[in-house]
Amino acid sequence: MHDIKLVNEVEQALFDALSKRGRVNILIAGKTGVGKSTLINAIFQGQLATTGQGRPVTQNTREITKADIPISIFDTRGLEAAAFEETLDALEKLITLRRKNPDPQHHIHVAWVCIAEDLRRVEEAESRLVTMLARYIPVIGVITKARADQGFRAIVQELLPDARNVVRVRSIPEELDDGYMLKPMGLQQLVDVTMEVVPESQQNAFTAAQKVDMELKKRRSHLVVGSAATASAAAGATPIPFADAAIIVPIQVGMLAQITAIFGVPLTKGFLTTLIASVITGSGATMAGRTIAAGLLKLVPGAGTAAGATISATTAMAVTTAFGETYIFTLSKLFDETRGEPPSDEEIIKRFRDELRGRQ
Ligand SMILES: Nc1nc2c(ncn2[C@@H]2O[C@H](COP(=O)(O)OP(=O)(O)O)[C@@H](O)[C@H]2O)c(=O)[nH]1
Ligand SMILES: [Mg+2]
Repeated sequence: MHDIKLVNEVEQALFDALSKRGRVNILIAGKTGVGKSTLINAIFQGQLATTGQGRPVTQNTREITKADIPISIFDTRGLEAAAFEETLDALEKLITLRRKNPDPQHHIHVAWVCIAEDLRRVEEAESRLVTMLARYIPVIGVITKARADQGFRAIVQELLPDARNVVRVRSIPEELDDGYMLKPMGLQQLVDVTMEVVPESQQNAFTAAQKVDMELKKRRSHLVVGSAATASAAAGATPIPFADAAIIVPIQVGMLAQITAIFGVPLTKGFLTTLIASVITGSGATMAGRTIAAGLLKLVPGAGTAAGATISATTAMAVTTAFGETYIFTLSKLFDETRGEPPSDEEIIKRFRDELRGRQ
């Protein structure tokens, strides 16, 4: 009765995870040369500003996207006097047009207005831009190429009262004359401050696209494990005959898909199927739910001996938690090694299998 085919579960889980994650759209504005592209490459996966596809959406704004990264960046220049009125006008039209879309995935969700620290001034163009943007979306002031504050941040905050926050960033290391190295800074803070103002339905997309805050990816993933564990416990509330243990499999497949999506690993049917199949028996995509459940139970010390009898709520929950937490642990280790860029499918599958084996 609960015999299910892994391929079908995977397809459903994939669809759910991707639609739940959605997309986030960020407007990044500032004069040419302030460091917008460098900042984008430092914060988001995939060297987006260099290798992403740019598409002009107004005279001075390009929409940058890249396959498998759930973000659109609206890169805006043209704050110089000659082009300014036109830029301001075109941006307001773009934002209001997007807002009319009933699907919030198409809205622009937040703006970063960048000002270089070494210029030491806020121009009228920047303050008028912030005022306009703040009528529609949260705006964060970003002081780029930070080196020595000398009170500038406080001045920016005062001159841009509509900005929700002002964050100083250094996107790349900088070597001073005497050989002293300044390390990148403020990137994680910019991510945290942005997370606070991004709508809830865009938070997983933002978490996935950024590469500087691993703890954020872990935190959001722990939430997924928590609710999958609860759902498994509910499924096992009346002890399930072992033969029907497959009832908890869709919960776990869904959980792995969601964690994959939150970490920003490209989510494909092939990857998810292989991930699940390989850690259990290696027997491939047509494996029945019962086989998968048996394989999962082996992963929890003691639970395997319950086979043949029933699975309790506690066991169902323990299996799900062990499975999910091991996956988070595996991904975060790999992402640390790759400095936030997604590891390869093969690497993830191999390491996940090793971690699970290590627990038996
Ligand atoms: N020292 C230092 N240079 C930076 C920083 N961010 C950008 N730059 C440099 O500033 C120049 C312009 O940067 P770019 O990102 O192209 O600016 P954009 O025109 O706003 O996209 C490049 O030479 C960057 O390497 C930073 O945080 N520190
Ligand atoms: Mg640029």
